[in-house]
Amino acid sequence: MPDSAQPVTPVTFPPAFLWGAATSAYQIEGAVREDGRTPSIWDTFSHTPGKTAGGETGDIAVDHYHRYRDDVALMADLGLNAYRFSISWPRVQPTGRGPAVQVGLDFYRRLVDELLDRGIKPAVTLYHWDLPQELEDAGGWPERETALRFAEYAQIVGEALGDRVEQWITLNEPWCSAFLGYGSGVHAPGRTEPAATLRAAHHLNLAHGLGTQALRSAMPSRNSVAVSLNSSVVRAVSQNPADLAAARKVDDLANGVFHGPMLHGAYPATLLEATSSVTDWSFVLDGDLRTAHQPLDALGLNYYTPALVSAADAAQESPRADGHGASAHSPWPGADDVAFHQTPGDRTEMGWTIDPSGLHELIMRYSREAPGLALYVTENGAAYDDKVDADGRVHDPERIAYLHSHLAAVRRAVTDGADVRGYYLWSLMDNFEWAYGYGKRFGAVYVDYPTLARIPKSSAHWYGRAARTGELPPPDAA
Ligand code: IFM
Repeated sequence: MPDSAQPVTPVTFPPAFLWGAATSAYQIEGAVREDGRTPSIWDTFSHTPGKTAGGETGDIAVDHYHRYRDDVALMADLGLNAYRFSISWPRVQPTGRGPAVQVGLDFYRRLVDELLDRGIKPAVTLYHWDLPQELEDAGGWPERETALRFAEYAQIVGEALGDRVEQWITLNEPWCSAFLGYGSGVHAPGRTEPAATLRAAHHLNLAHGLGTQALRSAMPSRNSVAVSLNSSVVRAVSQNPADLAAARKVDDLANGVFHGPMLHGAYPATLLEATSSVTDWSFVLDGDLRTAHQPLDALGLNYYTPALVSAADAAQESPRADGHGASAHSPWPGADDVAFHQTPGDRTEMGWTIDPSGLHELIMRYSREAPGLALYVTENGAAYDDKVDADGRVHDPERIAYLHSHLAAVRRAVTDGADVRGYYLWSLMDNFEWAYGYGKRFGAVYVDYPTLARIPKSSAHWYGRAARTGELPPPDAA
């Protein structure tokens, strides 16, 4: 029988595939002054006039701290089998050093127990951007000490929850912590210092390595340790060498700066060269790269949209069209000669172009670059201007189409041999979208902010059906 006549095995999602949703502490918990929690850099930043849309803060957020049982019940009712959330560092270790606050840890113990009781697998992210303010006051991520403090915090949380949580993620999107927090300043702590950006990136790499070691020493060896990177799919506008060089530079600054040390134990030589006018990298001490390069079990990929770049002199558009918020300061140190363009196509409410092919490309890239690591899509989703209809429901066909096309891209990557073991929709429910405040709704569950009532959108029902059946329902089947 010729090859083409072979029966085709229908490839679907693996049987143990995790169908999850993701959130982060500052975006949902609220209760910022309860039970000994102290301010994080996001409390300070959001309370600083002009830093967030409408001056909005995470003070109340969606009050998950008090409503977590209902939120877990909602996930269970939808049929999700996994939930990724982050721990608030200042809730557990208010000054960023020293002993833990037990009542803070107890909140997460109760949350995890509730999830396990409902058959939902927890995945814990240790750091999703809420650095204790005291550590920023001491210099923040540009200082080596912050990485040491992170290791201590990782040890505390690993000891407290390692018996019941198997999936661990050290850092979420360290690119945003370093490049938006210390480069463009659109994220907390709002600093705009190119050299500090690269120092921060290095200490986040070190923190990941030290944190991984601490988790391993604190937990049973069956547990899995990963990192979630918002690795960019960087495309050049043309094959012309200057545009390709621009794409290479952005790839180094977006991806190589983290996956170099974490996955290969070295910074790309091209990155060091491109940033030599910004820093001499003398903060990289002997042994740091070995520490950052810890054996991992899995890699988390967060994907929303690809980047399209050219050499600056070929630019048709402003070099600030990189989708990372408005700032007079570029988050890209050493890349003044690069221009960012809008990828053609439909966009979400964030202005981000919808391109599921980028997710397939990203997964296949890391299948090759990180062979042997299980892959998880730890974030993917879309913001839309959702409204409650007269019938009291929220119909969001655009989000269903987005999820359908991106999950189909994941399935195609599985067909192509990638070891993808789960997908976490961003986000379980509408929440505090950082500098954009509450205006951008990413949730599968609508939150009516005045009452904090939760209303599952049609996408939540659609996604729940996918989770329960392990198949993608047609997009119009909500
Ligand atoms: O809301 C964020 C999340 O905190 C990190 N990844 C991107 C999401 C959407 O912007």
